[in-house]
Amino acid sequence: MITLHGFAASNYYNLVKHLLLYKELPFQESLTYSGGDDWLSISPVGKVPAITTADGRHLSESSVICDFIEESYPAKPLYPADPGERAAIRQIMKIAELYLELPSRRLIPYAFSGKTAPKEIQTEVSKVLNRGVGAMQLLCKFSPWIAGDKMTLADIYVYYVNTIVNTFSASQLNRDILAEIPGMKAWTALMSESAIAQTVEADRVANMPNFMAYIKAQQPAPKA
Ligand SMILES: N[C@@H](CCC(=O)N[C@@H](CS)C(=O)NCC(=O)O)C(=O)O
Repeated sequence: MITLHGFAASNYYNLVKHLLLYKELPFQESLTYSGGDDWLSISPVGKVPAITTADGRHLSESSVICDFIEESYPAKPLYPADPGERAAIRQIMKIAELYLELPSRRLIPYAFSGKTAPKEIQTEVSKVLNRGVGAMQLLCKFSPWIAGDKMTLADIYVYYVNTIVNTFSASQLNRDILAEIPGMKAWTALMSESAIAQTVEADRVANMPNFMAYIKAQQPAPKA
């Protein structure tokens, strides 16, 4: 059986979990907030999520894990068979990761410590987000799925990327990024309707108090 390592407050963890549930694969969850040498033998850069495959191999990096699951368990396919069409799906996922998710993540430490990011960081992040928004405007079809009439891995991937983009660009940049991409809000609502998305969300909400306590414990004690 596959083991999914990590925690439910993580959007990266949740996109892999959504995929496992979609594929109807048996898996167990192993709660970890990362840390320690043992963890590095499972996830070499110490990040969440990681999986241990049914035959005992450890894998990290959410997009790599998704590809592994898709290739190992081809029932209910989420990539087109044609290599060019498959690459177009991966292109959407990669752009969402690099130009929407990662810049938005630069805002998280400010949000978690109750501060607003300095103006120069806001400007830098906004510039990268503008490129991501422009690309998504060009690439996303929302008819009704992100890349056309079939649901693909890009739907699952971008849906969970957007949870970070949405939260932190609103609170730190006063931007509603999803509204800047015509069709994305309606598609988000469509994605949220699925029973799987609702299960994943319920688990996320349940994990939040424990996760916030973990974050608080990581922060340095205030100076006396
Ligand atoms: N590129 C990684 C990013 C994963 C990531 O940043 N995970 C966060 C949790 S949402 C994490 O492990 N943070 C802890 C750390 O950076 O040490 C992926 O796609 O899996």
